[in-house]
Amino acid sequence: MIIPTYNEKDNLDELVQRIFRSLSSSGPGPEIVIIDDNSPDGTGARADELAKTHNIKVLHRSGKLGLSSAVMEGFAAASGDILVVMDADLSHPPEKIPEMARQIADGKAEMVVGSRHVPGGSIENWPFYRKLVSKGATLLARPLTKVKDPMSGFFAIKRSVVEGVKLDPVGYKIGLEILVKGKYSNVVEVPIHFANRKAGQSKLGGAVMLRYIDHVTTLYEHKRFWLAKYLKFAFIGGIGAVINLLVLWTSVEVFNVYYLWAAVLAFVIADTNNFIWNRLWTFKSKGKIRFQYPQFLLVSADGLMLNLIILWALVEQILPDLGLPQDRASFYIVIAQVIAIFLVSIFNFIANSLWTFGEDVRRGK
Ligand SMILES: Nc1nc2c(ncn2[C@@H]2O[C@H](COP(=O)(O)OP(=O)(O)OP(=O)(O)O)[C@@H](O)[C@H]2O)c(=O)[nH]1
Ligand SMILES: [Mg+2]
Repeated sequence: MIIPTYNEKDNLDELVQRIFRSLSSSGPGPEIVIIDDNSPDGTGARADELAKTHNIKVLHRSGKLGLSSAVMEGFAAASGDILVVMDADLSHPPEKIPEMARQIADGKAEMVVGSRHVPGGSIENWPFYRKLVSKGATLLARPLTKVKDPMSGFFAIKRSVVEGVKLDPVGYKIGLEILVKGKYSNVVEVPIHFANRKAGQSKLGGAVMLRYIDHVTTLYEHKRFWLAKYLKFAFIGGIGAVINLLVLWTSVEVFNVYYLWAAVLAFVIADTNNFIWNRLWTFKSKGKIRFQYPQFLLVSADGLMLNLIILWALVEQILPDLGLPQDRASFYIVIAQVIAIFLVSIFNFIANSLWTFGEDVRRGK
């Protein structure tokens, strides 16, 4: 058990009791590693006291050096093969530890997350603001992992998951860091009820939020899959454009179709092609086609609207202001359309990533 503490003196006794009680019947019993950052309230001394009668190691650090680095030092100091990280403030139910550890012991997973966002999980009445922040933060992490509650501070791992892995202690969310960088093939979520902290004060603040954004963007770069996926998406889009022109030309020239109907037909055929290849290749999706196909068409139709708006804005407003020669009207339009297509492709890519093929993105593949 890895437990970072900063000013948690009033929670420590109950926490330790509940941990030992929940694990008393299973195996050799737990080892607790408490990493205290010289808490002014005397948490460290209380931990030393408890260590006299329980299997507890206490690491004293010189000052508040941060949550993630505390957890990492805890990993290094722990002697077990299954490592469980939890907060000291009794938000996380110690009674769930056996269930989480068992998943690992039975080989069902190498990482287990105590989750508030799977069926059976819940959160004790949070104020609207905190819910909003948590929701936003979870959304930001969505492209990185399939896990529904990647923000959870309550998780268990097999030691091999982090062995030899270079973890970066920038963030507050060491669980997310491990989900992205750790070596595992299976992760499962066990539902938990998240209680409000029993005693003491939260260490969350504005700076934590900014550091989180920094952390998440670093993890995006670490994954680098956005760029790779976007390039696939753009490549397929390019082929789609050629198909569009071919269908348009053939319909009008060979079959005498009214050109606007031909354009609609060209759009649908080209976009169907794009859908098929993006589903198979870019997003490797196994989702339901009857939902995804109309979603994809709808995103493309919105993209077309956006294209017209951006094109208009560039031709009428933005490019003339840059002082380009006015007499080359068609040159203007082509330049503007190149920019518009680029922006629309990003819009389409993001909308399809998060919405049409959202499930797959969450799976992190
Ligand atoms: N060693 C160490 N522990 C920390 C540090 N910051 C937070 N902690 C501990 O990490 C755990 C999570 O911190 P909390 O303040 O509970 O953060 P939270 O759960 O997001 O917010 P609240 O539950 O509302 O307080 C608690 O056990 C804290 O005592 C730190 O800098 N060093
Ligand atoms: Mg807490």
